[in-house]
Formats: sequence, structure tokens, C-alpha cells
Amino acid sequence: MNNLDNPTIFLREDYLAPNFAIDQVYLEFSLNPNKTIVKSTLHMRRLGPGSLVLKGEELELISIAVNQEDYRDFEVNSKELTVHHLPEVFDLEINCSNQPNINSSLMGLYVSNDNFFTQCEAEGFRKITYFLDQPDVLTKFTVKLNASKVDYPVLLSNGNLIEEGELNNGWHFAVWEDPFPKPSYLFALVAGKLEVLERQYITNSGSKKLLQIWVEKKDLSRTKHAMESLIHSIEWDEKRFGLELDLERFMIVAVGDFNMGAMENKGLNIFNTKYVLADQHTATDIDFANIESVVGHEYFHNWTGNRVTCRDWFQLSLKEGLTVFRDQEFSADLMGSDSGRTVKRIEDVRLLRQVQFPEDAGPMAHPIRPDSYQEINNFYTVTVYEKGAEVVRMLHTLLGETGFMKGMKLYFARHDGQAVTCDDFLACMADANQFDAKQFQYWYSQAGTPQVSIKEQYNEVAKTYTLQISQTCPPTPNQSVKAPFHIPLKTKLLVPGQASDEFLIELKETEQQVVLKNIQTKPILSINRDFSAPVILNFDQPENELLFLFDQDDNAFNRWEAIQKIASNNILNNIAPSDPLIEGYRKLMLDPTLDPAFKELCFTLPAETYLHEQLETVDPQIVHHAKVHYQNVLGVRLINEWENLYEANLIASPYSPNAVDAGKRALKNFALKMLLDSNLAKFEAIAFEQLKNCDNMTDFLAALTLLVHYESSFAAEALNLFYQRHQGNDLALDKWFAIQASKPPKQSGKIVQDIRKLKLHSDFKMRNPNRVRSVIHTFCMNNPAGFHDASGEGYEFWYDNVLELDGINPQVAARLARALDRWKKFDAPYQAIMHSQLEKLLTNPLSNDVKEVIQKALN
Ligand code: 0A1
Ligand code: ZN
Repeated sequence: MNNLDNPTIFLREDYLAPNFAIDQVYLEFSLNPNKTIVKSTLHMRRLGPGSLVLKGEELELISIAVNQEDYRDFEVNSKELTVHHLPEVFDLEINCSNQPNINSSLMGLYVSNDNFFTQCEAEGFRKITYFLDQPDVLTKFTVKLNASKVDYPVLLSNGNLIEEGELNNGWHFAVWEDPFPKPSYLFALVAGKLEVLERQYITNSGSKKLLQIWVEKKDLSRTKHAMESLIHSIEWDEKRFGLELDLERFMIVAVGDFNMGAMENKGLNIFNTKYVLADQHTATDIDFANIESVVGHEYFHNWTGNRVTCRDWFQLSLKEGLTVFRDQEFSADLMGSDSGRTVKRIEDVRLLRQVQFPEDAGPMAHPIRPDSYQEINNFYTVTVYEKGAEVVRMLHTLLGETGFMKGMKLYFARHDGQAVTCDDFLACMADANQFDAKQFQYWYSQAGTPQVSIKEQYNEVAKTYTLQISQTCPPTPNQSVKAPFHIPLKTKLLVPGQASDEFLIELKETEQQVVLKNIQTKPILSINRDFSAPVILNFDQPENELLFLFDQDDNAFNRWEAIQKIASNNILNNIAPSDPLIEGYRKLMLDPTLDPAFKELCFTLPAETYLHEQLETVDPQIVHHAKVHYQNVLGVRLINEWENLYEANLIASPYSPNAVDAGKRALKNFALKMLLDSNLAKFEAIAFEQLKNCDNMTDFLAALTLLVHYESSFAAEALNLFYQRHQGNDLALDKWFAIQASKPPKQSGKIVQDIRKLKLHSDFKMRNPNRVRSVIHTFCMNNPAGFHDASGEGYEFWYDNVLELDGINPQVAARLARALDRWKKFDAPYQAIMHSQLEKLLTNPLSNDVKEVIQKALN
């Protein structure tokens, strides 16, 4: 590894179709943690001239045969196996081995808690055996697993179990056959000591399916919610998209060491335990909701991702943007009410603005369909996923539900069983609806968040209302000039006491005028309702109009938007909340018709990362203290109401994670936070009582977080109580660590030393991504005031940990590396230290993953 080497850059325009097809593969594994032997027999067909270049990394090649004859006409290096002079049709047999025990990257075949797991997306299969490891090579897989029966009683792979039996020396085997051709990234195997929760499911068309969730024995009692989520997912996809489960058996397996959330391997989804295991004592309401949405996401991939897959990795958003859109709709539908739908929309938009907008404005900005990459693992981004989903959502808005579904129907009719591009998807949407997508395609090719500016003019004499709307998009890496986007803006003109209809403005020009006639009085503009387009809106709407929207808009999303806008303006300009604003909040608190979850979102102030985006350069300490101060004023001025709200939202019935109860708990715990914020000495005992007496993790964790973050005298005892109760439960301990890592500095000043101490705790494990994220990523990415300490010690901690992690798990290290990628956004003193840490990092040998992030940041 030498950082002066020119890195290989992969370009979308360089796509080449493969010169060989693999019609069938037979894989046989002899599973041994120290050395696993993989024998692979490929039935191959020539499609074009040239040698066969198979990818393979960290493998030891044992032998090659062509048509059962030993073959020597090949070359092998650390990345590729090149086989020369092959015939038109042939069987290629490759024997190789790998070492699961020392695989800490968690890509390919690895061991976690003595069981075997695989992760192949995007390029992990090449760590298992030599293969055409690219998504446009679809192959039918038959897999035989051989392993010790006592150590690995359960043997799973994709598809259907067709044979199992005993072998010599206490070994046994299982043969799995997947009837659907698939790319190698969807391959999976699992072997180990696991137990199962099973259900039967009968589809709409009457076929019987077996649903299984495999976990370690100690976790079996915590799988019910995941199973219910799976059943809801299957039902929803049948009902809303008309898509049925195509396999006889659908399995989910949970693993404690996993780089991401979960993986949609055909018929054998592998999940991070975080998104499977839940009960009321160990998981929060948010965990329950996340499990439902991730189970849905992976299940929905079966059609959008697996049946129709990506031609190449530049097309990642083809499956991810569409599948996130589907899981968002699933969760929204399951909320069961219009206001629940709005709550879900607000949560999704908050994530987009807090994480994707900064990405789109930084050195890693890329279109949802990138044009180039150094390391594909770095492109599993909020842009590809969440902005990708927004782009699909805009199509849905422009075409309507019926038109959108026509497009989906055509997509499966044309492309089932194929590996295709984003253009193919857009063409289906266009062709099914006679929609001209020429301009819309810029959403796929251009990076950056468009800025839409609005000027309004009301002519009292002519009774016309004129909107002057313009759009720009800032330059992003390799894209200095942008073509105008096709932007759908849901709009309504509100006039007190009058009814009016919502309409859609399709902004296509750089400058566009919309003239509305017969408008009797100056209306109040409600635009980009439901956040119909992922843009930054520049519109100076006076506070009294925003307060009117907050109070009266029939689009609940825009009610929330109005109050957020007021709060942002005030915090950024250090303005105390006005009396009318306080009255607005009070009215919201007392309104019995409003959903508690919605109220809680209205009170929650904009995230610091989102506030940063609105400044030219940032002093993170100033922003932090401005927000803290503003929140405190809201606490103090409404103290009686917070007390009442806390009491009014106590729940007497037994715990259920349903959306209504979860909303009540969220509001109650927000009220508790405001109480502690305004008078710790008076209210900390209430929090401690809640913690001791509650029957669920949501209330426990909320109280504990407050006691720790506000430095209550009960904090140490409360932390200890949690630890004693949950010792040995990794997911719960992750929360225990994260609370401490996210503690903002208060009287205690710097907290970097505390975080360094956390790393010395006997339960800290640098090889477990969840634990690492709960301490290191949480501190560096979720604790702005603690991390951006003026001393620069936070940045030093970052440096040490990126380097240490990179030697273990480059993917996890590269995520952390991104904590400094917006260094140019900060005020000079911060900038200088960040810059020197970035430069220092680059003097070390680094993985491709981390190198790409650092080099782009410094560019
Ligand atoms: N396709 C998965 C995400 C995923 C990507 C890469 C992984 O490897 C470390 C794992 C999972 C999804 O969208 O859920
Ligand atoms: Zn996905």
C-alpha cells in the first residue's frame, strides 16, 4: 500500500459486457475456520473473444481443470486469475482455499461467535472463490456444504434444501439449490449452532411458504417482532405492488458482527442482530420501528434488486433508491393514519437533511448514479439510498399512484430476470405514461442539492398573485455547471377562512413565472408540501406567515416545516422565541386533536449538522450553545405545560410498540427532557423514578440519557443499574456505550478523555462494528460539541481510531474517516487542525476505502 500510487478509478462509461457466461455453478465447501476449501465447477459459455479473467482476493489457488483435465494455461496474481485459450463451451473446475478465522473485514466468508457467515455485496464473493464477480453475470447455483456436525449442526444456503446426510468423522452435509439465476453478490451461506422460529404463510395465489428466522439459542425469545414484520412485508408487497414471494422458503439469519444493517441474499437474508432481535426490555420503540422497516427493505429487494438486478455498481440506486422508496411507503402505510404517514415523512426528511444534504455539499458529493469510484464500498451512501428514494418519490408525484404502478408493471414485464440500468427503469416509467423524462434524468446524472428561490407578488388591483421561481445548483466535484432540474412542487395558496385546492408546479426552467388569477386577498404560500422535491428552498417568509402555516396549514408536513424554519432562523441569529411563537407552541401542546408523535417532532429542534449547512462557515461551539440556550428558553417559559404534558402522556396499559403508544412515550420523554433542562435539581428525581419503575427500554433509556447528559447526581447509579441488568447482552450494551459517547460537554469541559476511557472498558471490542459505532462513530459523528473541541483532541482521537480500525475493517474505518470530510466548512482554527490530521493520516499506508475518502477530502 503506497499512497503515492495512482489509485485505480472505475468509470461508468467503461462498462463492458462479460465475454463469458456462467450458466450453472456447483460449489462445494469444506468448512473449517482455519482453512475452508472451496471446489467450484462452472459450466461456461463463450460470449466474445479473449481470455477469461476471474476475480479472486485473499485466496490460495490449489488447482484448475478444464473439462475434467488438469489445466496450466493460466496466470494468477493477488486480484485475478486469467485463463487463456478456452473453448466455446466448457466446464471449469477451480479448487482454492480461504481463511475465515482471520477475516476481520467481514466481507466474503467469515466467523462470528464460532458460526460461519458470508457477505458478498458488493465484491465479497471474490474472497470465497475465483469468479466473474460482477452483477451482470447471472448463474444458477447449487451448493454443497460439508462441516462438523457438532460444531455446525445447521447448514444453510440460498434456495431449496434438496439433500442432507451424514459423512465420516462426525461431519455432515447439506445440498441447496437456488432455482433463480442470480449474481454472485446475492450468494450466501450460514453454518453453525442456531435455532429457528418458523411460520407458514399462504400467498394470495394459494401457495404455501415456509418462513424462518435463525438466531443463537439465547436470542430465540426475541424474534417474534421480526417474524411479524416479515409477514406484514409479504402481505404489503402483495397488496400494494401485486408482488408475491417466489420461493418455497424464506430465511432470515441474525449475526452480531456485520458491517451494515442487513443483506438481501436470495431467500437467505443475513441481518445485523440489531435489526432482528427485540423485546420490550431490551429494544426501544425506535428499534421496533427500524426492525420493521429493515425487514421490509430486505424482503422488498426480492423483486427490486434480485429478480431485476443492477447491470453494474454505478446503477446501485436502481435497486436501493427504489427499495428505500418501497420500505418508506410500507412503514407509512403501516402507521395506519394520515398523521402517522406525516410523522414517517418528517422522519425521512430529517435524515435526508441531516446527512444527505451535507454529503451533497461536500467532497464526496456524487450523483445518485455515480460516474466514477475508487472503492464501491464507499458508495453505499445516503445519496444513493435516500436521495435515490426521493427521486423515485418525485416520479410517483409526477405520475400519480396509478401511473407509477403502470411503470412498475412494465419494468417487471420488460426486465424480470435481467441486470439493467437506471435508464432502463426511467424508460419504463416514461413509456408506460407517455412521460417525457428527458429533463428528469438530470436527477440521476447531476450531484448537489438544487436551491429554489421564490419571490411572490400580490397585485391588489388586478387580483393576481405572481410567483417568480428560480433554481440553481452549486458546483460539485467534477461538475461545475448544471442543467436545470425538473422539480415537482406541491403548492397551495392559503387564505384565512377560504377553501382552495392544492396544485403541482413543475419547475423546469432556470427562471419561471407562475401567475394566478382571481385571488381576492394576499394568500399565504404553502409550497413544496410533503417535501415533494429534495431541494433547499430560499423564501423569506415573515414569521407571522410561518406561524399561520404552523397553526393552520392542512398539510401537516408543512406545519412542521414552518416551525422548523422559525426555530432555525432564531437559533442561527440568536433571537429569543417571540411571544406569538411561545403562544403557538402552547396551543400545539394543548391541542387534543393532534398526534403526540407529531407534536414531539414539532418541538424537536433542528439538528446541529442541519444548522451548520445554513452557515457559510461554522463555529460548532457557537451553534451548539445557541441551540442549547434556545431550548432552555422553551423549557423555562413553558414549564407548567411540560409538566402537564409529562403527566398526560403516561401510559397505564402494558407496553406495546405500536405507533400511537410510541408517539406518546416520545412526547412524554421530550417533556421530561425539557423539565430537566429547565430545573435539574427539581426534576431529576422524576427521571430516576421513571427509570426504576418503567417496564420498557424506551422509557428506561430516555431517562438514563437525560440523567447522564445533564450530569445528574443519579447518573452513576443509573448507568450502573443498566449495566448490571444487561451485562452479556451486546445490543443493550451498545446503547449503554452510546449514551456515554454522545454526552455533550457540560460543566465537565472536555470529554475526549472519557471516550478514550470507554475504549478501555472490558466490554469494548474493536472488531465488532456495532460496538465500534456505538462508541467511536457516535462520538465523532453524533456529538458535535464534544468532538469539535477547540483543543483539537477530538480530531486526534479520530486520527488514532481511523488508523487502528483500518487495519481491522476498512469499510468501518472509511465511514469514520468521513467525520472530517467537511473540514472546509468550519472556522479557521478548527479547519487548520482538521486539515493537519487529514494530511497526517495520508502519510500512513491505508486501505483503498479510507484513501479515497481522505484524498477526496483534501482535494
Ligand atoms: N444491499 C444491502 C446493503 C449492504 C451493502 C453492503 C453490505 O456489505 C458490507 C451489506 C449490506 C441493503 O441495501 O440492505
Ligand atoms: Zn437495500
